[in-house]
Amino acid sequence: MTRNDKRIFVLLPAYREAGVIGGIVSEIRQRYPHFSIVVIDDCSYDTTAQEAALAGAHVLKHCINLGQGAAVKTGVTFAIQNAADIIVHMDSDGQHVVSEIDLLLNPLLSGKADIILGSRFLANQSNVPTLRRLVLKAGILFTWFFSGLRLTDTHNGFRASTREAAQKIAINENRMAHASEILHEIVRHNLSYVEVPVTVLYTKYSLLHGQKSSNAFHIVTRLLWRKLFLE
Ligand SMILES: Nc1nc2c(ncn2[C@@H]2O[C@H](COP(=O)(O)OP(=O)(O)OP(=O)(O)O)[C@@H](O)[C@H]2O)c(=O)[nH]1
Ligand SMILES: [Mg+2]
Repeated sequence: MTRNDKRIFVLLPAYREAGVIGGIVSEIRQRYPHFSIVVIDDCSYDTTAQEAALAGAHVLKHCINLGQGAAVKTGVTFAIQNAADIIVHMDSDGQHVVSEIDLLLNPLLSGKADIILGSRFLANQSNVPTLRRLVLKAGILFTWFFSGLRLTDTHNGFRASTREAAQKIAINENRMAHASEILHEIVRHNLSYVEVPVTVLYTKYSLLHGQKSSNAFHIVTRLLWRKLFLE
């Protein structure tokens, strides 16, 4: 089965990514003309939605800011409703490399696993700042301890799954904890997974704009809460 036989959706959850999102959408369109590109604008107060639409993406809009997890959920629902075979999740801040979508798609298309997870620590080209590296490594241990998954990168928004896997994975965490929730769902549904090396670029823009390392505390609190009271 080749990628031309498949309906492939790329989801880009975005919050205040004007100036960046248009270039990402254009590059995806250029490299992968038959993919459906969906930008989920989470009530940005800049021109994210307009830029994304102008570049040729389908734009879904939240009328209040709910968070990246909620945006991914909206995008997945849309993709499934529109008969997607494969769903790719990607950040909208330029930290992921468009051409590396192939690294996720190839193992998925050859049936290696239900979900392919990008890992910035399986390759050497990511310039991860020291504090972020420490926080991410702590996340790896946390995931191993709580879900039994031994991964090399647990909070990377670059992943791809089959439609069937996406239908099983419930996302109820509206904000950044959804990345851990997805891993938890992989275990719960006994889905097969493979990690592949991908690049995550840390630029001046991403460092000023992205989440703070201290957000890890919020993620851990959310996950403990779920573990103790919701499961
Ligand atoms: N829809 C939506 N997307 C968001 C929100 N916050 C961040 N994002 C998007 O989620 C992606 C990742 O967000 P970042 O804040 O950069 O998080 P990160 O890449 O995990 O963290 P860094 O390593 O600091 O860059 C980007 O595409 C953002 O535009 C939000 O509230 N809603
Ligand atoms: Mg980022």
